[in-house]
Amino acid sequence: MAHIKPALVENIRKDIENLNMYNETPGEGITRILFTEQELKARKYIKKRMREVGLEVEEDAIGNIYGTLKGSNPRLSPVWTGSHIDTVPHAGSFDGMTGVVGGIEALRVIKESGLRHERNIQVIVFTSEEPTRFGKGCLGSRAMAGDLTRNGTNYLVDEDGKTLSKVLDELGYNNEQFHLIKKEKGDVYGCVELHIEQGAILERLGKKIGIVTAISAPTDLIIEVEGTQEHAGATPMPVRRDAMAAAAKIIIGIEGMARTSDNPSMVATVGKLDVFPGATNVIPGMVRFTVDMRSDNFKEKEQIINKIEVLSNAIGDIEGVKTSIRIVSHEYPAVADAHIVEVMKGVCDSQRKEYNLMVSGAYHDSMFVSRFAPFSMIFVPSRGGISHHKDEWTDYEDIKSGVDVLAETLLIMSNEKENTERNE
Ligand code: HGY
Ligand code: MN
Ligand code: MN
Repeated sequence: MAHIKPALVENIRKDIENLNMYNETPGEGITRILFTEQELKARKYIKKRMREVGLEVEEDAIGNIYGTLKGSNPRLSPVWTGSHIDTVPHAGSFDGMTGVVGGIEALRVIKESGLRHERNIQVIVFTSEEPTRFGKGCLGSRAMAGDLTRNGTNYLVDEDGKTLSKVLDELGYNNEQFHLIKKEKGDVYGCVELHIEQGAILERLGKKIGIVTAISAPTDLIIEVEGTQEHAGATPMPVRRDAMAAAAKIIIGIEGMARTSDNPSMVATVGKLDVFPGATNVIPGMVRFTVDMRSDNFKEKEQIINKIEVLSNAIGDIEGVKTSIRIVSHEYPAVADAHIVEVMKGVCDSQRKEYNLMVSGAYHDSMFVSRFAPFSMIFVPSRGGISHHKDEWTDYEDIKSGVDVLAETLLIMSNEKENTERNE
């Protein structure tokens, strides 16, 4: 086939650096939280770049941004790529940005190569992939999958007590159109997301391309431990109902459950913990902490939740505290589409790039897209496997190489007639 022009490293580097100028913590990593001033400016920048590349730009009622490269047969269902531009606090420069900037560059080279493609090709900026502001991730793709309704946005509350619903209203999003966000099977022909690996497997193997075969899914819990707030000096040990001591025993138990699992994709993290009243000389009356669990096996996550309930009740009885567990999210693992994986293997072979088939430990918007469309992902190496950290790094040459695989894959898919061997 006539060749697509190569992606330009310079474009990728410039866009990622410019995008990361919109940052609340310069010098201490990137912090760009959903619908804050910096994130809104970043959105504007991306829309400008999409237009400069010649894409039609639209936005839906939860702020998912769609940059469309028109095909010759726009009635066919489109091919998607894309990722996110919001971050965890003090993040690195590449998590999410790689797939948005890389997607725009892929569409640019397809357009400028003048090669015919039937289907529209769209690069999406998914709203709020990170759970940073509202405690739940993938809000934009979740709404596309029908997992988040307009009413549901009234129950997502940030640390200032503001609901997502209120934030959307204040920004002028039209809640009458919220129902139009939802996608049905068949609305999207297929989706390929470019993302940094966020682990060190590619680096260890000396390979530059990962082809994702499945995504481990998150289960997020909030556990509250209620004891008795008392004087740290005057209260003898035997009569204490110390919420912190009890919480610590539960946390160690949870860590042990994940560590002793024989499933390498089973991981559990307590990343946030609040202590009340939080004074050095007061026995904590209440402790609240988050549990972020991941596995490619949904049943195993169910079993671990049961074990956590049994452990919490037992520790509660022993320590004389009350425990409660709230399930914030409980997602199904996503299996990539065999046909798209085959297409990408063929593209890597033709571009003479060694690849590694792999499961993603991190979740991505593609996990929700998989509910209505076939998907896979392209990983590019993370130096030292570092991510969700200011030292996160991926060579721009490696991103360019991933974009070249992405561009050719999108072009092939955009000229495919029907869904071949889909693993629905
Ligand atoms: O946590 C994750 O896996 C993703 O980076 N939000
Ligand atoms: Mn992330
Ligand atoms: Mn990400």
